[in-house]
Amino acid sequence: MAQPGSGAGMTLWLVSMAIFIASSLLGSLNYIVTVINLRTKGMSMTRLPLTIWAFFVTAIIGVISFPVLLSAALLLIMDRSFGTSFFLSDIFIQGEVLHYQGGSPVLYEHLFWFLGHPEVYIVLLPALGITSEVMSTNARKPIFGYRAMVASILAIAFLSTIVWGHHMFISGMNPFLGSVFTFTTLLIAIPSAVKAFNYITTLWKGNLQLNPGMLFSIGLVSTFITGGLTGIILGDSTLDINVHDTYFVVAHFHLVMGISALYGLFAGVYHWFPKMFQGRMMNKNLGYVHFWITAICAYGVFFPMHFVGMAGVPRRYYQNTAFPMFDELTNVQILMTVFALIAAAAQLVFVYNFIYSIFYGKRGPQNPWKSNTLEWTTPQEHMHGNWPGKIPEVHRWAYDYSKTYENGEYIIPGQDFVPQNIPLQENEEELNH
Ligand SMILES: [Cu+2]
Repeated sequence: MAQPGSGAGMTLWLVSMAIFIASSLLGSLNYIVTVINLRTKGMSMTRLPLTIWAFFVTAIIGVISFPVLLSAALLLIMDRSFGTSFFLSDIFIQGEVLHYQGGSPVLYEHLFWFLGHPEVYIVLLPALGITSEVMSTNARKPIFGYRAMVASILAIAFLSTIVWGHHMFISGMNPFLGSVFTFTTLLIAIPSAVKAFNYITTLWKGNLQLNPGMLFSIGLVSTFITGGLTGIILGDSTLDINVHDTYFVVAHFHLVMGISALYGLFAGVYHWFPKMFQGRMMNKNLGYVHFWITAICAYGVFFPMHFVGMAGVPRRYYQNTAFPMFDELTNVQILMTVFALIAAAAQLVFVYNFIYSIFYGKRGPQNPWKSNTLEWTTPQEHMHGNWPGKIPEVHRWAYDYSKTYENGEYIIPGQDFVPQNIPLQENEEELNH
Protein backbone atom coordinates (compact mmCIF):
# COMPACT_ATOMS: atom_id res chain seq x y z
CA MET A 1 0.00 0.00 0.00
CA ALA A 2 1.44 3.28 -1.13
CA GLN A 3 0.25 5.52 1.68
CA PRO A 4 -1.50 4.82 4.97
CA GLY A 5 -5.23 4.93 4.24
CA SER A 6 -4.87 4.72 0.45
CA GLY A 7 -6.36 1.19 0.52
CA ALA A 8 -9.50 2.51 2.18
CA GLY A 9 -9.50 5.33 -0.36
CA MET A 10 -9.58 2.74 -3.18
CA THR A 11 -12.51 0.94 -1.57
CA LEU A 12 -14.40 4.21 -1.10
CA TRP A 13 -13.70 5.11 -4.74
CA LEU A 14 -15.11 1.76 -5.88
CA VAL A 15 -18.23 2.22 -3.73
CA SER A 16 -18.76 5.74 -5.08
CA MET A 17 -18.36 4.43 -8.64
CA ALA A 18 -21.00 1.77 -7.95
CA ILE A 19 -23.43 4.41 -6.68
CA PHE A 20 -22.65 6.73 -9.59
CA ILE A 21 -23.22 3.93 -12.12
CA ALA A 22 -26.53 2.90 -10.54
CA SER A 23 -27.78 6.48 -10.79
CA SER A 24 -26.61 6.97 -14.40
CA LEU A 25 -28.32 3.72 -15.36
CA LEU A 26 -31.60 4.96 -13.93
CA GLY A 27 -31.12 8.28 -15.75
CA SER A 28 -30.45 6.46 -19.03
CA LEU A 29 -33.54 4.28 -18.63
CA ASN A 30 -35.60 7.42 -18.09
CA TYR A 31 -34.34 8.94 -21.38
CA ILE A 32 -34.96 5.72 -23.32
CA VAL A 33 -38.48 5.18 -21.99
CA THR A 34 -39.38 8.85 -22.52
CA VAL A 35 -38.23 8.84 -26.15
CA ILE A 36 -40.00 5.55 -26.90
CA ASN A 37 -43.28 6.21 -25.08
CA LEU A 38 -43.82 9.93 -24.67
CA ARG A 39 -43.38 11.40 -28.13
CA THR A 40 -46.22 13.73 -29.09
CA LYS A 41 -48.73 12.76 -31.76
CA GLY A 42 -47.09 12.70 -35.18
CA MET A 43 -43.52 12.62 -33.82
CA SER A 44 -42.43 9.43 -35.57
CA MET A 45 -38.84 8.28 -35.07
CA THR A 46 -37.99 9.62 -38.56
CA ARG A 47 -39.26 13.07 -37.56
CA LEU A 48 -37.29 13.12 -34.32
CA PRO A 49 -34.77 15.99 -34.12
CA LEU A 50 -31.20 14.68 -34.30
CA THR A 51 -30.41 16.06 -30.84
CA ILE A 52 -33.01 13.73 -29.38
CA TRP A 53 -31.74 10.85 -31.50
CA ALA A 54 -28.26 11.46 -30.10
CA PHE A 55 -29.49 11.66 -26.48
CA PHE A 56 -31.53 8.48 -27.05
CA VAL A 57 -28.63 6.46 -28.45
CA THR A 58 -26.28 7.85 -25.80
CA ALA A 59 -28.64 6.50 -23.13
CA ILE A 60 -28.67 3.10 -24.85
CA ILE A 61 -24.85 3.03 -24.89
CA GLY A 62 -24.91 3.84 -21.17
CA VAL A 63 -27.28 0.99 -20.38
CA ILE A 64 -25.15 -1.46 -22.36
CA SER A 65 -21.72 -0.47 -21.12
CA PHE A 66 -22.02 0.88 -17.57
CA PRO A 67 -23.19 -2.42 -15.96
CA VAL A 68 -19.87 -3.99 -16.99
CA LEU A 69 -17.95 -1.42 -14.97
CA LEU A 70 -20.45 -1.87 -12.15
CA SER A 71 -19.68 -5.58 -12.03
CA ALA A 72 -15.95 -4.83 -12.27
CA ALA A 73 -16.26 -2.50 -9.27
CA LEU A 74 -18.30 -5.00 -7.26
CA LEU A 75 -15.92 -7.89 -8.07
CA LEU A 76 -12.95 -5.74 -7.09
CA ILE A 77 -14.60 -4.75 -3.81
CA MET A 78 -15.16 -8.46 -3.10
CA ASP A 79 -11.56 -9.32 -3.99
CA ARG A 80 -10.15 -6.51 -1.88
CA SER A 81 -12.37 -6.83 1.16
CA PHE A 82 -14.02 -10.26 1.24
CA GLY A 83 -11.31 -12.71 0.25
CA THR A 84 -12.61 -13.70 -3.20
CA SER A 85 -10.29 -14.11 -6.19
CA PHE A 86 -12.22 -13.05 -9.31
CA PHE A 87 -9.20 -11.37 -10.85
CA LEU A 88 -6.85 -14.31 -10.45
CA SER A 89 -6.37 -15.96 -13.82
CA ASP A 90 -4.93 -19.04 -12.10
CA ILE A 91 -6.12 -20.46 -8.80
CA PHE A 92 -3.99 -23.59 -8.94
CA ILE A 93 -0.49 -23.96 -10.31
CA GLN A 94 0.77 -27.58 -10.46
CA GLY A 95 -1.81 -28.65 -7.92
CA GLU A 96 -0.76 -25.92 -5.47
CA VAL A 97 -3.51 -23.56 -4.33
CA LEU A 98 -2.27 -20.03 -4.90
CA HIS A 99 -2.58 -17.34 -2.31
CA TYR A 100 -5.87 -15.60 -3.06
CA GLN A 101 -4.52 -12.07 -2.86
CA GLY A 102 -3.54 -9.94 -5.85
CA GLY A 103 -4.82 -10.59 -9.33
CA SER A 104 -4.38 -9.87 -13.00
CA PRO A 105 -4.77 -6.20 -13.86
CA VAL A 106 -5.39 -7.20 -17.49
CA LEU A 107 -8.63 -8.93 -16.51
CA TYR A 108 -9.74 -5.77 -14.74
CA GLU A 109 -8.64 -3.64 -17.70
CA HIS A 110 -10.89 -5.61 -20.05
CA LEU A 111 -13.91 -4.83 -17.89
CA PHE A 112 -12.81 -1.23 -17.38
CA TRP A 113 -12.33 -0.50 -21.08
CA PHE A 114 -15.54 -2.26 -22.06
CA LEU A 115 -17.11 0.76 -20.42
CA GLY A 116 -14.21 3.11 -21.09
CA HIS A 117 -14.45 3.25 -24.86
CA PRO A 118 -18.27 3.59 -25.12
CA GLU A 119 -17.94 6.29 -22.47
CA VAL A 120 -16.14 8.56 -24.96
CA TYR A 121 -19.26 8.38 -27.14
CA ILE A 122 -21.46 9.02 -24.13
CA VAL A 123 -19.51 12.29 -23.85
CA LEU A 124 -19.35 13.08 -27.57
CA LEU A 125 -22.65 11.94 -29.14
CA PRO A 126 -24.89 14.53 -27.41
CA ALA A 127 -22.51 17.22 -28.72
CA LEU A 128 -22.77 15.80 -32.23
CA GLY A 129 -26.57 15.84 -31.98
CA ILE A 130 -26.64 19.44 -30.74
CA THR A 131 -24.34 20.41 -33.61
CA SER A 132 -26.74 18.91 -36.18
CA GLU A 133 -29.54 21.03 -34.77
CA VAL A 134 -27.63 24.29 -34.39
CA MET A 135 -25.94 23.92 -37.75
CA SER A 136 -29.07 23.20 -39.77
CA THR A 137 -30.95 26.07 -38.10
CA ASN A 138 -28.16 28.56 -38.67
CA ALA A 139 -27.34 27.41 -42.19
CA ARG A 140 -31.06 27.88 -42.99
CA LYS A 141 -30.86 24.53 -44.78
CA PRO A 142 -32.14 21.02 -44.08
CA ILE A 143 -29.55 18.84 -42.38
CA PHE A 144 -27.79 16.91 -45.13
CA GLY A 145 -28.47 13.16 -44.95
CA TYR A 146 -30.81 12.93 -41.96
CA ARG A 147 -31.16 9.16 -42.22
CA ALA A 148 -27.43 8.72 -42.78
CA MET A 149 -26.87 10.77 -39.61
CA VAL A 150 -29.19 8.47 -37.63
CA ALA A 151 -27.60 5.37 -39.16
CA SER A 152 -24.09 6.57 -38.35
CA ILE A 153 -25.05 7.35 -34.74
CA LEU A 154 -26.40 3.79 -34.45
CA ALA A 155 -23.31 2.35 -36.16
CA ILE A 156 -21.00 4.28 -33.82
CA ALA A 157 -23.02 2.98 -30.85
CA PHE A 158 -22.73 -0.63 -32.04
CA LEU A 159 -19.04 -0.42 -32.95
CA SER A 160 -18.21 1.31 -29.66
CA THR A 161 -18.90 -1.96 -27.81
CA ILE A 162 -16.40 -4.07 -29.80
CA VAL A 163 -13.28 -1.90 -29.86
CA TRP A 164 -12.20 -1.62 -26.21
CA GLY A 165 -8.98 -3.60 -26.76
CA HIS A 166 -7.39 -0.67 -28.64
CA HIS A 167 -6.59 0.77 -25.19
CA MET A 168 -4.69 -2.40 -24.31
CA PHE A 169 -2.32 -3.01 -27.23
CA ILE A 170 0.71 -3.11 -24.94
CA SER A 171 -0.98 -4.44 -21.80
CA GLY A 172 0.18 -8.00 -22.44
CA MET A 173 -2.96 -8.93 -24.34
CA ASN A 174 -2.51 -11.49 -27.13
CA PRO A 175 -1.18 -9.61 -30.21
CA PHE A 176 -3.63 -11.47 -32.48
CA LEU A 177 -6.50 -10.05 -30.44
CA GLY A 178 -4.89 -6.64 -31.01
CA SER A 179 -5.23 -7.06 -34.77
CA VAL A 180 -8.95 -7.85 -34.38
CA PHE A 181 -9.46 -4.71 -32.31
CA THR A 182 -7.50 -2.72 -34.91
CA PHE A 183 -9.96 -3.86 -37.58
CA THR A 184 -13.10 -3.00 -35.58
CA THR A 185 -11.61 0.32 -34.45
CA LEU A 186 -10.75 1.49 -37.96
CA LEU A 187 -14.33 0.71 -39.02
CA ILE A 188 -15.48 3.61 -36.79
CA ALA A 189 -13.78 5.96 -39.24
CA ILE A 190 -16.64 5.25 -41.69
CA PRO A 191 -19.68 6.52 -39.71
CA SER A 192 -17.51 9.33 -38.31
CA ALA A 193 -16.54 10.43 -41.81
CA VAL A 194 -20.21 10.25 -42.89
CA LYS A 195 -21.09 12.64 -40.07
CA ALA A 196 -18.25 15.05 -40.83
CA PHE A 197 -19.18 15.02 -44.52
CA ASN A 198 -22.84 15.69 -43.74
CA TYR A 199 -22.00 18.64 -41.49
CA ILE A 200 -19.88 20.20 -44.20
CA THR A 201 -22.50 19.62 -46.91
CA THR A 202 -25.13 21.14 -44.61
CA LEU A 203 -22.98 24.30 -44.52
CA TRP A 204 -22.39 24.22 -48.30
CA LYS A 205 -24.19 27.13 -49.98
CA GLY A 206 -26.13 27.79 -46.78
CA ASN A 207 -27.25 31.23 -45.65
CA LEU A 208 -24.87 31.03 -42.68
CA GLN A 209 -25.83 32.89 -39.50
CA LEU A 210 -22.51 33.03 -37.68
CA ASN A 211 -23.78 33.51 -34.12
CA PRO A 212 -21.72 32.07 -31.23
CA GLY A 213 -23.71 28.80 -31.19
CA MET A 214 -23.01 28.28 -34.90
CA LEU A 215 -19.32 29.13 -34.51
CA PHE A 216 -18.92 26.55 -31.77
CA SER A 217 -20.72 23.98 -33.96
CA ILE A 218 -18.32 24.65 -36.82
CA GLY A 219 -15.47 24.50 -34.31
CA LEU A 220 -16.70 21.06 -33.27
CA VAL A 221 -16.54 19.80 -36.84
CA SER A 222 -12.98 21.13 -37.08
CA THR A 223 -11.70 19.42 -33.92
CA PHE A 224 -13.75 16.28 -34.66
CA ILE A 225 -11.83 15.93 -37.92
CA THR A 226 -8.34 16.95 -36.75
CA GLY A 227 -8.63 14.86 -33.59
CA GLY A 228 -10.32 11.99 -35.40
CA LEU A 229 -7.55 11.64 -37.99
CA THR A 230 -4.98 10.78 -35.31
CA GLY A 231 -7.46 8.17 -34.05
CA ILE A 232 -6.70 6.24 -37.23
CA ILE A 233 -3.03 6.19 -36.20
CA LEU A 234 -3.76 5.20 -32.60
CA GLY A 235 -6.38 2.62 -33.56
CA ASP A 236 -3.76 0.69 -35.53
CA SER A 237 -1.78 -1.47 -33.11
CA THR A 238 1.45 -1.34 -35.14
CA LEU A 239 1.44 2.47 -35.06
CA ASP A 240 -0.02 2.85 -31.58
CA ILE A 241 2.79 0.91 -29.92
CA ASN A 242 5.24 3.67 -30.92
CA VAL A 243 3.33 6.51 -29.34
CA HIS A 244 1.49 4.68 -26.58
CA ASP A 245 1.38 6.61 -23.29
CA THR A 246 2.95 9.70 -24.88
CA TYR A 247 1.49 13.16 -25.28
CA PHE A 248 0.39 12.16 -28.79
CA VAL A 249 -2.47 10.22 -27.19
CA VAL A 250 -3.33 13.15 -24.92
CA ALA A 251 -3.49 15.50 -27.91
CA HIS A 252 -5.68 13.05 -29.87
CA PHE A 253 -8.40 12.47 -27.35
CA HIS A 254 -8.53 15.98 -25.99
CA LEU A 255 -9.21 17.31 -29.48
CA VAL A 256 -11.64 14.66 -30.68
CA MET A 257 -13.57 14.08 -27.52
CA GLY A 258 -12.69 16.77 -24.98
CA ILE A 259 -12.68 19.96 -27.05
CA SER A 260 -15.36 18.70 -29.47
CA ALA A 261 -17.69 17.80 -26.61
CA LEU A 262 -17.06 21.18 -24.95
CA TYR A 263 -17.77 23.01 -28.22
CA GLY A 264 -21.05 21.09 -28.55
CA LEU A 265 -21.88 22.01 -24.96
CA PHE A 266 -21.17 25.69 -25.61
CA ALA A 267 -23.15 25.61 -28.88
CA GLY A 268 -26.08 24.16 -26.96
CA VAL A 269 -25.85 26.73 -24.17
CA TYR A 270 -25.72 29.73 -26.54
CA HIS A 271 -28.54 28.23 -28.62
CA TRP A 272 -30.96 27.23 -25.83
CA PHE A 273 -30.09 29.90 -23.28
CA PRO A 274 -33.17 32.01 -24.21
CA LYS A 275 -35.30 28.89 -23.69
CA MET A 276 -33.81 28.27 -20.26
CA PHE A 277 -34.08 31.83 -18.98
CA GLN A 278 -37.42 33.26 -20.12
CA GLY A 279 -36.25 34.64 -23.44
CA ARG A 280 -33.11 36.38 -22.18
CA MET A 281 -30.23 36.23 -24.68
CA MET A 282 -26.52 35.93 -23.99
CA ASN A 283 -24.31 38.79 -25.19
CA LYS A 284 -23.19 38.02 -28.75
CA ASN A 285 -19.95 39.99 -28.69
CA LEU A 286 -18.75 38.32 -25.50
CA GLY A 287 -19.69 35.04 -27.21
CA TYR A 288 -17.42 35.90 -30.16
CA VAL A 289 -14.55 36.76 -27.79
CA HIS A 290 -15.15 33.47 -25.98
CA PHE A 291 -15.18 31.46 -29.20
CA TRP A 292 -12.16 32.93 -30.96
CA ILE A 293 -9.84 32.89 -27.94
CA THR A 294 -10.92 29.35 -27.09
CA ALA A 295 -10.57 28.11 -30.67
CA ILE A 296 -7.11 29.60 -31.21
CA CYS A 297 -5.84 28.46 -27.82
CA ALA A 298 -7.26 24.93 -28.14
CA TYR A 299 -5.16 24.39 -31.26
CA GLY A 300 -2.32 26.32 -29.61
CA VAL A 301 -2.27 23.73 -26.84
CA PHE A 302 -3.00 20.54 -28.73
CA PHE A 303 -1.39 21.00 -32.15
CA PRO A 304 2.20 21.21 -30.81
CA MET A 305 1.36 18.49 -28.29
CA HIS A 306 1.28 15.91 -31.10
CA PHE A 307 4.93 16.66 -31.88
CA VAL A 308 5.93 16.59 -28.23
CA GLY A 309 4.32 13.15 -28.10
CA MET A 310 6.06 11.95 -31.23
CA ALA A 311 9.35 13.10 -29.71
CA GLY A 312 8.60 10.58 -26.98
CA VAL A 313 7.59 12.66 -23.97
CA PRO A 314 5.50 10.36 -21.76
CA ARG A 315 2.17 11.39 -20.29
CA ARG A 316 1.32 11.28 -16.56
CA TYR A 317 4.80 12.46 -15.44
CA TYR A 318 4.71 15.61 -13.36
CA GLN A 319 8.21 16.54 -14.42
CA ASN A 320 10.73 15.34 -16.99
CA THR A 321 13.93 16.72 -15.46
CA ALA A 322 15.28 13.19 -15.13
CA PHE A 323 15.28 12.90 -18.94
CA PRO A 324 17.72 15.50 -20.35
CA MET A 325 16.82 14.50 -23.94
CA PHE A 326 13.49 16.26 -23.48
CA ASP A 327 15.07 19.55 -22.39
CA GLU A 328 14.92 21.04 -25.88
CA LEU A 329 11.13 20.62 -25.80
CA THR A 330 10.72 22.76 -22.69
CA ASN A 331 9.98 25.88 -24.74
CA VAL A 332 7.19 24.09 -26.60
CA GLN A 333 5.69 22.96 -23.32
CA ILE A 334 5.84 26.48 -21.92
CA LEU A 335 4.10 27.72 -25.07
CA MET A 336 1.33 25.12 -24.60
CA THR A 337 0.97 26.12 -20.96
CA VAL A 338 0.60 29.81 -21.91
CA PHE A 339 -2.11 28.91 -24.45
CA ALA A 340 -3.85 26.79 -21.81
CA LEU A 341 -3.87 29.65 -19.30
CA ILE A 342 -5.29 32.09 -21.88
CA ALA A 343 -7.95 29.51 -22.83
CA ALA A 344 -8.90 29.15 -19.17
CA ALA A 345 -9.20 32.94 -18.85
CA ALA A 346 -11.54 32.98 -21.87
CA GLN A 347 -13.87 30.64 -20.01
CA LEU A 348 -14.29 33.33 -17.35
CA VAL A 349 -15.75 35.53 -20.11
CA PHE A 350 -18.30 32.78 -20.74
CA VAL A 351 -19.10 32.36 -17.04
CA TYR A 352 -19.57 36.13 -16.68
CA ASN A 353 -21.77 36.28 -19.79
CA PHE A 354 -23.84 33.33 -18.56
CA ILE A 355 -24.50 34.66 -15.07
CA TYR A 356 -24.95 38.30 -16.15
CA SER A 357 -27.41 37.33 -18.91
CA ILE A 358 -29.59 35.30 -16.54
CA PHE A 359 -30.49 38.55 -14.79
CA TYR A 360 -29.78 41.35 -17.27
CA GLY A 361 -29.71 39.70 -20.72
CA LYS A 362 -31.75 41.42 -23.41
CA ARG A 363 -35.10 39.70 -23.99
CA GLY A 364 -35.28 38.35 -27.52
CA PRO A 365 -38.26 37.16 -29.56
CA GLN A 366 -39.98 33.88 -28.72
CA ASN A 367 -38.09 32.04 -31.46
CA PRO A 368 -34.81 33.97 -31.75
CA TRP A 369 -33.00 31.60 -34.16
CA LYS A 370 -36.12 30.98 -36.31
CA SER A 371 -35.94 27.29 -35.44
CA ASN A 372 -38.40 24.55 -36.38
CA THR A 373 -38.29 22.45 -33.22
CA LEU A 374 -41.23 22.38 -30.81
CA GLU A 375 -39.53 23.91 -27.77
CA TRP A 376 -39.62 27.31 -29.51
CA THR A 377 -43.42 27.18 -29.73
CA THR A 378 -43.71 27.29 -25.93
CA PRO A 379 -44.29 30.66 -24.23
CA GLN A 380 -41.16 32.36 -22.85
CA GLU A 381 -42.52 32.18 -19.30
CA HIS A 382 -42.14 28.64 -18.03
CA MET A 383 -45.30 26.86 -17.00
CA HIS A 384 -46.44 23.45 -15.85
CA GLY A 385 -46.88 21.20 -18.89
CA ASN A 386 -44.88 23.67 -21.04
CA TRP A 387 -47.80 24.65 -23.32
CA PRO A 388 -51.03 26.40 -22.41
CA GLY A 389 -53.81 24.12 -23.60
CA LYS A 390 -53.13 21.19 -25.89
CA ILE A 391 -49.68 19.76 -26.60
CA PRO A 392 -48.81 20.49 -30.26
CA GLU A 393 -49.07 17.80 -32.91
CA VAL A 394 -46.17 17.18 -35.28
CA HIS A 395 -46.65 17.10 -39.05
CA ARG A 396 -43.10 17.24 -40.45
CA TRP A 397 -39.43 16.74 -39.60
CA ALA A 398 -37.45 19.48 -37.91
CA TYR A 399 -35.43 20.57 -40.93
CA ASP A 400 -37.80 22.36 -43.30
CA TYR A 401 -35.56 25.40 -43.71
CA SER A 402 -35.75 27.46 -46.92
CA LYS A 403 -38.24 24.94 -48.27
CA THR A 404 -40.07 26.08 -51.39
CA TYR A 405 -42.85 24.92 -53.68
CA GLU A 406 -42.04 24.05 -57.27
CA ASN A 407 -42.67 27.66 -58.25
CA GLY A 408 -39.95 28.84 -55.83
CA GLU A 409 -42.32 30.33 -53.21
CA TYR A 410 -41.65 29.63 -49.53
CA ILE A 411 -44.16 27.23 -47.92
CA ILE A 412 -45.13 29.98 -45.48
CA PRO A 413 -44.92 33.23 -47.48
CA GLY A 414 -42.08 35.49 -46.33
CA GLN A 415 -40.74 32.96 -43.80
CA ASP A 416 -37.80 30.65 -44.57
CA PHE A 417 -38.73 28.04 -41.96
CA VAL A 418 -41.70 25.80 -41.24
CA PRO A 419 -42.01 24.65 -37.60
CA GLN A 420 -42.80 20.99 -36.95
CA ASN A 421 -46.34 21.73 -35.73
CA ILE A 422 -47.44 23.29 -39.06
CA PRO A 423 -49.50 20.81 -41.12
CA LEU A 424 -48.35 19.94 -44.63
CA GLN A 425 -49.79 22.39 -47.13
CA GLU A 426 -51.61 21.38 -50.27
CA ASN A 427 -49.18 20.26 -53.02
CA GLU A 428 -46.38 20.15 -50.45
CA GLU A 429 -44.18 17.08 -50.42
CA GLU A 430 -42.94 15.82 -47.05
CA LEU A 431 -39.15 15.68 -46.76
CA ASN A 432 -37.17 13.44 -44.43
CA HIS A 433 -34.24 11.89 -46.15
CU1 LIG B 1 -11.30 3.80 -27.18
